[in-house]
Amino acid sequence: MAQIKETQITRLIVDSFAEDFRDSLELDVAVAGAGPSGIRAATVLAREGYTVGVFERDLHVGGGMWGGGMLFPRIVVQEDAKPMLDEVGVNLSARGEGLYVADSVETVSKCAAAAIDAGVKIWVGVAVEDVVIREDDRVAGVVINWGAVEMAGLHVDPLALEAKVVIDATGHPSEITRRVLEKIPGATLCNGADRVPGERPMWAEVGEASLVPNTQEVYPGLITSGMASNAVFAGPRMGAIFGGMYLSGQRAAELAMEIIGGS
Ligand code: 48H
Repeated sequence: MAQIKETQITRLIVDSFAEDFRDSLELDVAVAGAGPSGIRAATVLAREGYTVGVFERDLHVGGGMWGGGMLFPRIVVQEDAKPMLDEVGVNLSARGEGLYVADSVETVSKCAAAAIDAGVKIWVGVAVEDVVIREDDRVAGVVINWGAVEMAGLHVDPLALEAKVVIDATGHPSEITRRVLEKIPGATLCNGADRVPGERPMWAEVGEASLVPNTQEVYPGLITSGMASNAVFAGPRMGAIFGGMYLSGQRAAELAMEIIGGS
């Protein structure tokens, strides 16, 4: 057996990290949040040849999906999102009326594996704390810091990287969109709003139906995806049905491709 030296382990980790991180400094798309919608958007883009980085504050991917509905590790998916889960091999059990049930742990794991296989770089433990702006206040990248630094409340200056498009897939808080409105004087969103109203109370059918139309370029260079879209446009919440999150991620990827053009 080869001799194992501690310094060698350290060197391998640091060098490998640095190589990948350097390759991620100029991205086509930076996605904030590795929940279902962010992972779907990133997968679609990477399959089309775009360079994509997903930055996730937590130490794991999956966002709000792991816990299924009230910690019962199951999710519901409707017919129009089924092909996206079939494609990555998630087992769906038909329960009539166009609804399917899946294991939430299986769904998170297989979707994340598909993203990685497509070439998405997922950076866990990294929070997006701000955006980079350029002429006309266009969003042109993300400002990142360790999630642990943020949690500890330490004053540590961040690093930044460029992206042609940023996707706000931060879920209910829609953090990136809120940050843009807070920090750019006079900024308004594509609907003229100068604040994020947040989501409305639960109405599953309308909440699901509004996710795709609410997935928009809300500010030049910034697209919302998933629950962030309903928070920005005051769509209702929907509980543990997840088809709309995948459809919204798909739409966010299509919008990003329209903005960027050919890869
Ligand atoms: C880096 C960040 C930051 C940041 C947050 O909440 P998510 O699962 O988001 P979606 O939109 O893909 O899915 C929403 C779904 O999970 C859900 O909440 C549903 C269906 N709710 C219905 C209801 O009625 O409540 O994932 C967002 C991810 C999380 O992992 C966060 O940790 C992460 O984004 N995140 N990552 N930088 N600033 N903010």
